[in-house]
Amino acid sequence: MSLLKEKLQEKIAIERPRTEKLLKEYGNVKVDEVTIGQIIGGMRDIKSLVTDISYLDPYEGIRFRGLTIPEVLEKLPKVPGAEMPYVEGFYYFLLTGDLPTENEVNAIHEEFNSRKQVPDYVFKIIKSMPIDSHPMTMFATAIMSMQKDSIFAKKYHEGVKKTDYWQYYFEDALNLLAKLPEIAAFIYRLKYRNGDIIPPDPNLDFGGNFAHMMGIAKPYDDISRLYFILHSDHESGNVSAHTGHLVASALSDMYYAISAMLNGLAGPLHGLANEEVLRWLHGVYAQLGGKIPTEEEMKKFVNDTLDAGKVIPGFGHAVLRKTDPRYMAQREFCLKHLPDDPLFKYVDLLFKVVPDILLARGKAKNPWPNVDAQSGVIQWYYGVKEYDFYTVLFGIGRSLGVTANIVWARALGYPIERPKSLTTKMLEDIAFGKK
Ligand code: HAX
Repeated sequence: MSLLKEKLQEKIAIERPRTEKLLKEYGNVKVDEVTIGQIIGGMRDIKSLVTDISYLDPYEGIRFRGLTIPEVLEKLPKVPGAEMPYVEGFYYFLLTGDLPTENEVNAIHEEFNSRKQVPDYVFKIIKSMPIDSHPMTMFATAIMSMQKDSIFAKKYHEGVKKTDYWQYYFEDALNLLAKLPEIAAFIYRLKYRNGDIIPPDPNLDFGGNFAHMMGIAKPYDDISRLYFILHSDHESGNVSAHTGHLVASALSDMYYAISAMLNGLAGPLHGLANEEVLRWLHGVYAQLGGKIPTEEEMKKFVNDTLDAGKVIPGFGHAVLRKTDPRYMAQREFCLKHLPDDPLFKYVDLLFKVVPDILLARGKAKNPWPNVDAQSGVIQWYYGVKEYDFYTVLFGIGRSLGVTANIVWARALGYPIERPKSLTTKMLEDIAFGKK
């Protein structure tokens, strides 16, 4: 058994009795009450999911396994000569909750290396798609196409114990994650670099190898590591994480769950917002002929967008009520590496003007920037100018968190998800007191 699997098995043995005790002895304890506003309003804030992998405090932002983003970036083992930690070590941390040693990081690196060969048919399938297909469609399709290789699906049909399900989801998770950087880079080079594909380098780490296959020099390796880590997990209720969890709760395997997750991520109110931000910024840029706008000019663009009934992409959040620390981590990177970039200046100006405008209009509950407000600017600066690719990068990162959550969901035996619906008439009866 691999080192990571062994460690996970130890952790699962500790965690299972906690869940069992809660269910058996405290199953009827009330946690929350639900209002009609929440039922109609996208289930906002209803406490109805469990995860120990990350927690999103509305005012503090995300913590991964109890650590803030700056703590994660500081404490996890770093790639020699790099500013950012190994993605491999971060995945170990997400799965086990323990900071890995260098040895443990190396062990996962080897695991990924031994599983990363992408079957040739996957490339053929991507190539057979219309070249103007959205890269997210290509990415999700590539993942779906590998479903036939799911170890869980095979074992399930052979007949395995429920308590062992997690082991096969774990195998599928590693097999899938190991292949994502190459598939994503392949899509990028096929669509935007005339199919000039760069083969992987087994000596490089997850982030370094991705940068290498994208054909982009340093510090793009660190940007990739930072991206994958920042986008990995944001509790379980967001559309992508929840979709992955929901689909896997039917015992659909990891391939089905992760491709479904990507389809949820591809919506403009969620992961596609990073693409929308750049599209919007470039509209402003073009209208001003590349000049840095004054605050007044920028305010006018923001107000015009809102008056046209559109949202300001990259601002607002369903849970957060302050500036997203994922935004701040990327802003710090920009301040260090690209402080004079005109697009970064645009984004910084937006940070200055948008919150007051949204507050004054009184609709958005959170006027502050989210992760997507900053991420495209960095990609653009380092040469990834095709913004419809940005959500694919988000998707690689999100796969780390969602696969980890799905492995744990099976380990703790969470059942198939099935909330209850009511009719509008039933809600009216409750509202008008005719229960
Ligand atoms: N610009 C304009 N209006 C906004 C807004 C924004 N950035 N954010 C919220 N609002 C509006 C909503 O559209 C809503 O209007 P209606 O009542 O007319 O429907 C109102 O303010 C209340 O919304 P809310 O309760 O504050 O926000 P929601 O929880 O409903 O939605 C969203 C959260 C993130 C979808 C929303 O803030 C938004 O559309 N933001 C822009 C898109 C974006 O950046 N998405 C990425 C979010 C982070 C993420 O998931 N990344 O993957």
